[in-house]
Amino acid sequence: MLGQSNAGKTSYVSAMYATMTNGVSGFTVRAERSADHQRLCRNAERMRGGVYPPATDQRSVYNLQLWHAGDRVFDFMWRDYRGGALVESSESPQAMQLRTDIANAGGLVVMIDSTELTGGPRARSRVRPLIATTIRLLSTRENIMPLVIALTKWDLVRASEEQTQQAASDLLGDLVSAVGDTKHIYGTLIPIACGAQPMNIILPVLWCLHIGIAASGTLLQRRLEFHQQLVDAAAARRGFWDRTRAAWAGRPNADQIHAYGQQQIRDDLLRIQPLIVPSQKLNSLFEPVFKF
Ligand SMILES: Nc1nc2c(ncn2[C@@H]2O[C@H](COP(=O)(O)OP(=O)(O)O)[C@@H](O)[C@H]2O)c(=O)[nH]1
Ligand SMILES: [Mg+2]
Repeated sequence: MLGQSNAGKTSYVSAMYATMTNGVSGFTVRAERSADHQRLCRNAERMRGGVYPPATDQRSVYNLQLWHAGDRVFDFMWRDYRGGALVESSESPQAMQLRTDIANAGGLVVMIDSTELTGGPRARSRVRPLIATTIRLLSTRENIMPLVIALTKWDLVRASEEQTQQAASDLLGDLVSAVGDTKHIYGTLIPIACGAQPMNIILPVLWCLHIGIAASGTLLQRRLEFHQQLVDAAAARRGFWDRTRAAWAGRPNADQIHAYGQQQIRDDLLRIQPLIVPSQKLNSLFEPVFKF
């Protein structure tokens, strides 16, 4: 998660966490540390009463677990990056950590303060370097990556919604076309609000999940095809002569390879199956969302 200070990162992670602990489409999120769980829930509880987390709440790394219907699907780390530090110096430890993370992360959420989009040239000049940094970072990424541009504090720009949308599309034009040119970055633009009347809180994290599930489904599918070929080839070679030659050469015979391949296929299917229904459920959530 990347954003200038004051963009709404701590507020968002708190609101997202509190919603996801209650579960969405069978998915739940849990913090590894109970102190994190308590802090995030307390922040969210206060925000429902209109009180935002104090700016001193600088905690920035959360170890979280994703569960689905009683299965721990995967563990992930939610890291909060202050955009300012990154734009100012690319040699800071945080900037170096970010470059490493971008290569491996399961997703990137960029938080942009909506009130700055229409706030005149001065405010917009705070947003521009962040967008340029995002473009630069993404250009080094090679495998599938979900990207969320979250327009935060949408409750504050309701009165000028169209103007803000226009400003967002002007500012984000280069990013949208750079991402549109790639096959592996899946971008989406989501207005969000925390506070007493939350809006779209679950969508950023679910977008990352949705693309992540699709990517691991594709990978598993490939493994499955590979093992099917292995089984077919072994089936064609099975027999007395194969067993004898394999015994002489000290290598596995076709019967053994066949059994191994079939076991792998059973394992692959067991891993794919639980992902299918949740992935379809997530798909429909994103129909109305702008994707690029
Ligand atoms: N109205 C409104 N204000 C928000 C929202 N999210 C954050 N803020 C305000 O922005 C300030 C900074 O938010 P914070 O989450 O601490 O930003 P961070 O520095 O990026 O972690 C908060 O104290 C709130 O005043 C939102 O959804 N709506
Ligand atoms: Mg913060």
